[in-house]
Amino acid sequence: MVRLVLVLGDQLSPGLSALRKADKTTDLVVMAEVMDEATYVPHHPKKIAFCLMAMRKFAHRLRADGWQVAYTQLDDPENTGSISGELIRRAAEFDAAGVVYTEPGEWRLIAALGDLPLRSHCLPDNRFIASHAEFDAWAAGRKQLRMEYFYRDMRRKTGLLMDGDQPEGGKWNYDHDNRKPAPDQVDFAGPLQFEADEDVLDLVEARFAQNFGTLRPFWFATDADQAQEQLTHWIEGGLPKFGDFQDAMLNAHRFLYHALISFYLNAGLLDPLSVCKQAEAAYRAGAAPLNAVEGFIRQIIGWREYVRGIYFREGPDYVTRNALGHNRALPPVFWGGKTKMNCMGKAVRQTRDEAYAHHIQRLMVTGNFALLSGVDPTEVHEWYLAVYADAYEWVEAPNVIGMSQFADDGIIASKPYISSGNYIHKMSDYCGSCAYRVQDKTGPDACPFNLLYWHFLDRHRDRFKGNPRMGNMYRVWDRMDETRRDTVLKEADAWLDRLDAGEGV
Ligand code: FAD
Ligand code: DLZ
Ligand code: SF4
Repeated sequence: MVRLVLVLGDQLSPGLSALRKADKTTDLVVMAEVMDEATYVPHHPKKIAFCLMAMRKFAHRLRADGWQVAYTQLDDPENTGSISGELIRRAAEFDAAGVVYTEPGEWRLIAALGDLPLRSHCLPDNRFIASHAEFDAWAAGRKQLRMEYFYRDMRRKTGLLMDGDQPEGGKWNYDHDNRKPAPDQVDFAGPLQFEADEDVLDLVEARFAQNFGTLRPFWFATDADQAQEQLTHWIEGGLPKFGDFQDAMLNAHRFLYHALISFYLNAGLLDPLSVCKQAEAAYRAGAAPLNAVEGFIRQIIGWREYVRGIYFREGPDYVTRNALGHNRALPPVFWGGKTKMNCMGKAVRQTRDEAYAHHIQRLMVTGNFALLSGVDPTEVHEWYLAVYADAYEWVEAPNVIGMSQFADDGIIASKPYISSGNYIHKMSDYCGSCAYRVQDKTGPDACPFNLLYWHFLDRHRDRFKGNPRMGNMYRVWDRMDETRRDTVLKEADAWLDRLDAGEGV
């Protein structure tokens, strides 16, 4: 009897556990473009187009490899609209004995597949370096789950950048040499631009025109060969300076030295271990310095694996956590509403155009702004999940709920990632062309980050005053003249009132 093998839109890897388990001579691969997946948040049109183009090409590749594939397109009249519905429909159509699938990356879909009225077999996702059991064993009994220690175990496990049992160069982490302020010039051209499937663009344009985000020009890679081309292009041109300027932001350069491979890694078009080995080979060949290569490998075998471990360990309610009791509605600036803040305007416009912003834009501009102004973290989470083409809950939620919004009460971050305008000024050229003045701490032109930073610390004093990493901040605040403190708080409140009133502040 035929057995169904489900392949989801972010499981486009020939070595996927469900495919490994299956027999191409008897089993039937099921792939389905469905409205449930396209609408559970209002995804950026580029994200939907990327997913559909990559799914169609992957189905084509599977057929060429000898698989039988039952593929449902979004506008097929029989389309039931959900992954479960499509599995049930295909099971009846082919009189299937059951379904085998690889664990999805979101609790929502794990629950839906768990409820299927079919004999089902769920396999672990074999595209990660640490299994759930390994992560849980690492986490068990630890007071603090600091990424750095987990990362060292991943270095030992993979052998990446190891010199026997010691880290290459004698140190585990070379961040001290990274994170320089914005350079005057960027000598890397940015990501390769690939040809799009016009049928998919037309479909997405017709069905999702109201979603936030620009569909054209569409330039993403949509198969494994193209994704590898992008990786090779970046290793040669971007990796050598990746570490130095990892945290920099420039008006005129959206991508700087970033790899732009998260879409491809998360959809399964690139394999994380292979990516890291290629970066390591560049270091061993003398083509990229250790600080850049170590920093890059840490993001992938460290942060990426670590946030996945947290997502699955913390369970489905993680996305509703709100440790700081924040309840402001997400301001319109996040959906392209008017703003006088150049940094916010730039980060949001880039997000609208590219479905991409780099880490520091996500963390220290949009994330910092949402946290300082007290936006409801669930709304922040849903925004990030919708607007970035690399966003699936397993990776997005820990970064947003945990790292960026401190809504998990410090599981991921030992202190909130907050800063005044100073940090943005140091790392970018945004402030020079802003209507606000980063030097002004109060007054009509004061940078809102300067006001909101103290407002945040003041309103959360009880929670953070005992945090040893924040003592200095409170000492500076407490040393400030009382009238000045009063002015800062009043101006911050007035600014937030204008934000709530819908003014383009
Ligand atoms: P590079 O800067 O070139 O880094 C290389 C790779 O390292 C990335 O491709 C990515 O796979 C990995 N990586 C780096 N940092 C992280 C991290 N913190 N967590 C997981 N992987 C990481 N990343 C996503 O893949 N999906 C998300 O939905 C997502 N949401 C984020 C939300 C917030 C608030 C923050 C602060 C970060 C988020 N990140 C997310 C992490 C990071 O911003 C992106 O992985 C990165 O910007 C992708 O661009 P790149 O490929 O050019 O990465
Ligand atoms: C993101 C996405 C979109 C937009 N569309 C589909 C789809 O039509 N079919 C599909 O199988 N997957 C899609 N995906 C990816 C899924 O949402 C993803 O597999 C789950 O969220 C689990 O990570
Ligand atoms: Fe952003 Fe403030 Fe700088 Fe303007 S002055 S770009 S609001 S940090």
